[in-house]
Amino acid sequence: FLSKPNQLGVVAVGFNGGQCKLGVEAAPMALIEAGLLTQLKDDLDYEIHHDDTVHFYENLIPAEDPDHRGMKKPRAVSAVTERLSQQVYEHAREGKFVLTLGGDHSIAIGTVSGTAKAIRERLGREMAVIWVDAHADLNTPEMSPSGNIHGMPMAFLTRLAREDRRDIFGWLQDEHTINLRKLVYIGLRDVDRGEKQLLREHGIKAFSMHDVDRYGIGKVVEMALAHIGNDTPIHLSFDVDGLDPQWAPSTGTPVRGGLTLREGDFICECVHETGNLIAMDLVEVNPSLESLGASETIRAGCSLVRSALGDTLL
Ligand code: HAR
Ligand code: MN
Ligand code: MN
Ligand code: MN
Repeated sequence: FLSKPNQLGVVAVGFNGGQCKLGVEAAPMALIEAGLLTQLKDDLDYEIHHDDTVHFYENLIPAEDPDHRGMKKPRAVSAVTERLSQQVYEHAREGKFVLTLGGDHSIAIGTVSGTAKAIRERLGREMAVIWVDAHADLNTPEMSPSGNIHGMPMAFLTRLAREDRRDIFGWLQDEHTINLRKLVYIGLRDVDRGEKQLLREHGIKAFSMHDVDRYGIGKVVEMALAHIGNDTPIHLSFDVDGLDPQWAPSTGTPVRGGLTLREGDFICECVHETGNLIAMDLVEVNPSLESLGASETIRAGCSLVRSALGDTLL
């Protein structure tokens, strides 16, 4: 599905407004300083298209941004993700792979909407999303226990949540959205009550850590890919808190009992092997939290991205 398979569009998104902890905005620079893009270029032979900028979108953040339907900083998240959606779309419509380095997971409203639109236009198809995360990020504003929009992106992207105000996600059009049948979760272990109800009600494919324990990661990935089908473009949105805090302690909402780094890399390797992967997000790395584990978390993040982009063990 990539017309330029060795061309890599990179967007560095230093945005933290989808949650309340500072530090996640520093992740793109930390990942790049750790050598991630150099590795992709030198070791994996990608031609990198990057504006050499970490985008903080300062000019898009309004001074006044009162809560709306319980959402915190709704105008800021909406404006940033609308702009990001356009950036990602511009890479994806040319047939490049799009790598987005976050930032908190609210930025997926921008990344997934951008690739979904480009894939509809270029190929006339609906893409699938593999969401690796401890959390389902499927809360509607009314269901959300926190009001943090990083817990809601999948609700807006699937239209389980809608909002007509243009300045608060009203810019999302049908072309930006994801079919609930084309969404697959892996790694879930902290899912809110309302989210569980939505998963059941809509029959959304979800593999929890219980499933990983029961079947093993090999079978889980096989089932996830079988659900998507072997002729569907895939966007991989990887929240680093899908990994166990042992491997990724520096993240805003760590949850014990997660994936090992090897299991995370394995997911990425298998998705790469399909040949259908068109984009990846790496989000929720927060180098300022758990400072002893920051470099470990950054290294884990680099490893996941390399795996998704075709690094092989042999
Ligand atoms: N479900 C909770 C909420 O909506 C916590 C989710 C936020 N944590 C994340 N998202 N990192 O994956 O607030
Ligand atoms: Mn998430
Ligand atoms: Mn999470
Ligand atoms: Mn919880």
